[in-house]
Formats: sequence, C-alpha cells, structure tokens
Amino acid sequence: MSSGPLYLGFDLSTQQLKAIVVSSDLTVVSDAKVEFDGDFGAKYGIKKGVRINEDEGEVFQPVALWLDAVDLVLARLQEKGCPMGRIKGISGSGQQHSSVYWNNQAEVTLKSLDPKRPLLEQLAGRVFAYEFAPNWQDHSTQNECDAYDAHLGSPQKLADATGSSAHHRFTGTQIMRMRRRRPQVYEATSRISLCSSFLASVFLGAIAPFDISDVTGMNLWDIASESWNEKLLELTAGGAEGVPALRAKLGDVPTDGGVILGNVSPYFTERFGFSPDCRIAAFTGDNPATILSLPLRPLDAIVSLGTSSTFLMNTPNYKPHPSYHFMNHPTTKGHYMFMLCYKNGGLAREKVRDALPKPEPAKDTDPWANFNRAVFDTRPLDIAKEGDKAKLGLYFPLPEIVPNVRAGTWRYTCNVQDGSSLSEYDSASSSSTSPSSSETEKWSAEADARIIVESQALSMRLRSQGLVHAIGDLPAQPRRIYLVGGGSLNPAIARVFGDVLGGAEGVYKLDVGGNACALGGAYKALWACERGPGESFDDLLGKRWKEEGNIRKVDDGYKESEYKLYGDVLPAFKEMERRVLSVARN
Ligand code: XUL
Repeated sequence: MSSGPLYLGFDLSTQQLKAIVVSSDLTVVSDAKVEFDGDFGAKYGIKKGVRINEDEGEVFQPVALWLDAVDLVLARLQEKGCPMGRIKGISGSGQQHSSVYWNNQAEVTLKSLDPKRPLLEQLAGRVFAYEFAPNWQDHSTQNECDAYDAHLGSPQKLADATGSSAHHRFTGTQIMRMRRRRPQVYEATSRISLCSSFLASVFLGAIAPFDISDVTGMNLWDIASESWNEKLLELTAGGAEGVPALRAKLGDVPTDGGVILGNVSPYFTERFGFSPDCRIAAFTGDNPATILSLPLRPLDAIVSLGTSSTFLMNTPNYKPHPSYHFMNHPTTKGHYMFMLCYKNGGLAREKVRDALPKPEPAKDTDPWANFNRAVFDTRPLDIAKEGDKAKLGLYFPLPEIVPNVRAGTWRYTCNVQDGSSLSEYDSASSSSTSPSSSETEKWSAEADARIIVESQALSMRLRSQGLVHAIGDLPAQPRRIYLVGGGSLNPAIARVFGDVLGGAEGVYKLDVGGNACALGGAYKALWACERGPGESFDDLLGKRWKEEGNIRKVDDGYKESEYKLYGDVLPAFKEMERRVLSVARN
C-alpha cells in the first residue's frame, strides 16, 4: 500500500454524517457514515433527521446529535482500517444556513478536550447558548424576511447586495428571530457558527471562521465589497448600538476559500490516531462542496437529488434575482455558484411513489422499481395519442421555496403545441397527491410519477435559461448535466432530466454520487494543502481527475423533439405557477 498523504472530507447533512478519504491522485481509499434516524433516532426524538415545532414553523436538530455522530463516524472509519495517521488535511461540508449558538465557555472547552471521553459528554449542555441548530427547512421567519426584503429598498436590491432575496432559512433572518424570540439565548451567545464552521471548529479545537462561500447563505454578506453589510447588521441586531456585539458573534471572514485554519486538535490525534501535522482547511456548504466534486466548467450543470433538490452552475456572471441564489464560488475568486434550491425533492417523489398501485405479488426489492416503470411507460407530458392535452403539475407536500408557495398539489392541462388553453384539472391544498376530481381515471397515479419528475426539471429549465447559450447549432442548454445525490441512482429520473433539460454532451452520474458533498470536501482539503503558488482548484483537479472511474453517461441528454416539446409548454408551466402563486403564496 502506498504511503502518500490522504485527505478526509465530511458531509454533515440533514439525515447523515458521511466521511470519505482520498489519496493525492484522487483515489477513494475509505469511507464511513452515520445515519441519524437509524443510529440515533430514538435517542434524539428525530424523524428524517429533524424535530419540528409545527405551531411556529420551526425545524431544528439537537447539536448533541452532531457531536455523537462525529465520534461514531470516526470510530467506523478506524474499524474499517483507514490509515488515520496518513490523513494530512481535513475539510468538508455542512447543510447550508443552519446555525449554532456558542456560549463563552466554548473556546476554552474546545481547546482542552479530554481524549478519553466522548465529545458529547464534554460539550453538550456546556458550551451552547442554545442546544439546537435551526435546520434549512425551518420556515419560522416570515416577519424577519419581510423586514429584510424591505430594508435595502426591495427584494432585488437585497439580492444585488447579498446574492439572494430574503429566505426563511437564511441565517441572518434566523439570527434576527433568535434575538426577538429568545433574547436570553442571543445575549448568552459569544459566537455563531454555520453548520460547516461548527464542524471545522470541533476539529480545530477553536471557533473556526465562516467560509467565503457558505457566508453568502446568510443574507448578511455584501458580495461586492467582501464585507458584512452594515445596514443588514443593524437590522439584525435591532439598531446601530447592537452592531459591535453582533460583529463579535459573527467574527471575521477569510476571503481565501483554501485558507488553512490550523492543525487538528489533540483530542483527535490521541483518540483516533490523526497525525499532529494534519491540517484543517475551511469547511464549506454542502452545495458549494458539490460543485467541487468534479471539474465543473461554465455551462455544465449539477442536479443534486437529496433531501432537497438543487440545480447548480459555476459562472463568472453575477446576475442576481429574487427567485434564485448567487453565492461566492468556494475556491475561485470572481466566480459564483448559481443555485436553485427546492424543498420538495426526494420526499415529494417518495410520496408519489408510495401512492402507486402495488404490483401483485410484490416482487421488486428496489423500492423505486415500480415508480421507474411508471415513468418509462408514460409518454412525455402523458400525451398518449393525437389530440391529448399535455399534463403539468406541482407537487409540494411541504411549503416550497421555488416558487414561494404553501403546501399543496396542483394539476393542469394545456395544448401541447404552444401551451395555450391552460386549465386547472384539480387541486388539493393538503399534502395529498391523489386527484380529487371525478375525472380521476384520466390522470392516473402512474402519470403523476412522470409528471412530478418533469415538473422538477421544467422548473429548473425555466429558471436557468438565462444562464445558458447556444452550443454550436444546438439551442441554448447546459453542456453537460451531472446528477449527484441519492436520486441520481434512478435511471428514470436521468431520462426525464435529459429529455427536459437537454445537455449537449449528455447526462452523467457521479460514481460516488451519493457522496458528492463529502468528496468535494476531501478535494478541497487536498487543494488547500497541496496547491502551488497561484494554482487554482480547477487547475489542480483538472490535472489529476479522470472521467473513467468517476462518471458514467446515463442519458444522451439533448433530443431534438423532446427538447422542443418541453420548450413549447414552458410558458404554460410559468403561467401555472403564476396562477397557483396568486392564491397560495406562503
Ligand atoms: C440550500 C439549502 C439546502 C441545504 C441542504 O440553500 O438550503 O440545499 O443546503 O442541506
């Protein structure tokens, strides 16, 4: 076995903590994971990783769960024989926006952890001003969002300054609500971390600064001036007099995405055998880490199909708009990550899957086989014969972010040639997904399987069309589409995304697709530790990365007739959203 350096990447997501270890030539050497529900569900009273306070729209996770998970995932890596002593750099990613509130005991306690005792015992109940971290699915901050959107003049102005208009989950509004709703917590807070910088802090044995990309998920960072936005700090802190205290809680932000924060804390060298010269690079958000999992060129897109669904592009053009996000690129100054983030991703598809008639006798071991069959057996837009209307739908068991609409299911039909004669087929304002109309037989549960996937892809096509341009003779579309996350394993989803979004060079799946964020974290650690003077992440990765063994083509992507068909109904899809929004805004 070679004896070269290894790099460890984490992903602390809603439902799991994953770890992956790579060598300098990008080979995956080891991995391990902790499943929050499976490993700790009963202990922490969580479901799908979170706890919910319906009355206030709060969605949150106990920080203790994360601490437990860190010790367990490292024990699992060790058990698998991972050579911990060869790990020379650690980075990783965390769910974006989620925040941790540390008290004034945190710094000193993190520095002096006893390696014989678990993290949980030494940190939980002692170093936090608040024992919970609001999760990105939290939607308790409508009042604060209204204040943010108004404060700089309009949602567009807020997006111009910070990359995004106000969003429930963005950390600035969460901090503002914490000050109003739990003033004693806000008072007792010495430092605030994001999920990513929390995890970095644990490994560093000191509070780590925010990462230059993840900080743009807060609605507080002024992208052009690379500094906190003074007016937004004032709003969040409740007046100019509160700004110095808030600045102290937030700390300074290094602008280099590859910054080395220090060496790993002695807790980890003694407890798990890390080398004392193992370095900690800034941890970033899970979406920024995803765009580091392969050399992503401008015009390439990543569709990440996890608990949330996201559509990501790397672009030098900063064109903010209230309905999507621009964030600093995690490694490349002057580049941005364009992002669409949908709350109703995998869980919404699961709901449609579970409403499908079960085959008799039940023979499939793959829980998605039935769903995939339904998608493949249904024609695009469920047009079975000449004269059929095209079907369009919105399936949101949870209140959605894109567009900002309450939970519900809406089904429409329109003319296939040009999207005209758009009319409502039925609607269900609860989270039910069964048609309520008497014409049920005309819109089958099998049609829903295809229409939900088309709907997710149509929404991405609608909102990303301004960022792509013609490629040769082909109409404007992404060059390649890479699928990552749990849903990327599903061939029916790959087909539909290719049909709707195109992809001049095809649709690809990352081989370690379920681990893309952790892998991006490991690559980030490698780049931070091994880069030569001025060597960009893309240069370094481009030299070492090979397609073979890393990605697989799963669909041809652009197909002329399908691409045109979906393009023809895109205006109707937009109009359907407009009509739904006019009655069902969050
Ligand atoms: C992005 C977002 C989600 C989380 C998922 O804005 O809220 O994608 O990052 O962990």
